[in-house]
Amino acid sequence: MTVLSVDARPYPFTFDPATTALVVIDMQRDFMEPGGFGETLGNDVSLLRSTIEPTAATLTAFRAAGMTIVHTREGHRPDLSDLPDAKRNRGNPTLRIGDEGPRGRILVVGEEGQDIVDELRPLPGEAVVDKPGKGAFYATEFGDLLQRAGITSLVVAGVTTEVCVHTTVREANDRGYECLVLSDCVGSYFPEFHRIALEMIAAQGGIFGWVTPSSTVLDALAASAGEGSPTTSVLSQSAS
Ligand code: C5J
Repeated sequence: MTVLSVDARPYPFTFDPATTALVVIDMQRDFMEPGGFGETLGNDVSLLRSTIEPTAATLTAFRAAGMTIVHTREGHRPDLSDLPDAKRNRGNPTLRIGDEGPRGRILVVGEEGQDIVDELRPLPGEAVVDKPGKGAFYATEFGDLLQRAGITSLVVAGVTTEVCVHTTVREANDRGYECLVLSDCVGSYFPEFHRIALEMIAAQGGIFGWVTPSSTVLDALAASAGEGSPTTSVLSQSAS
């Protein structure tokens, strides 16, 4: 068994690549590009763009290591039967969930806007979980899928840090998963919320999990591949 250890907050995170999945949360046009749900709520969607490059590099490294990858997309059935009124009516968007927007119906499964941005497109064989809520476990096959794959640790990327990333990490904690959040691969429309949300994860001895930049994980995976030893333990530094 190859166990890797990376520097992280609040202390090094140890994981076995065979039982660790990369979870890429809601990197969808509806949140990250003009004309989607994020923008209809009044947000500057360009603030999320910085997550794309490090997440693409992380996907490449996990694919090269043969590790499990799961993508999620927030979205609702075309008949909106899984959309509670409380969610549809919340806030004051210019377009509501289900309305026709420039990239198809807002946050409806199968529409162009609801799909993942081109730069992070899933490869054939990678799981894509559509979720009607903020958390990936709620009303989805996500938990069953992880269990079937023998996954016990999650490395987390995606948007937004304080909403769907946080909710999923909290749900995962309650189910016994160890979660490492990649600080440069998660993003928010509110930089201050992003910063505090990451602090909340690592506070109190890692109450919800660990936080580290993607470079520590990429370095550890690269070193492990280079050494090729069945019992390698690599500590990659520079958590922030
Ligand atoms: C939001 C998400 N912010 N993926 N969704 O509504 O964080």
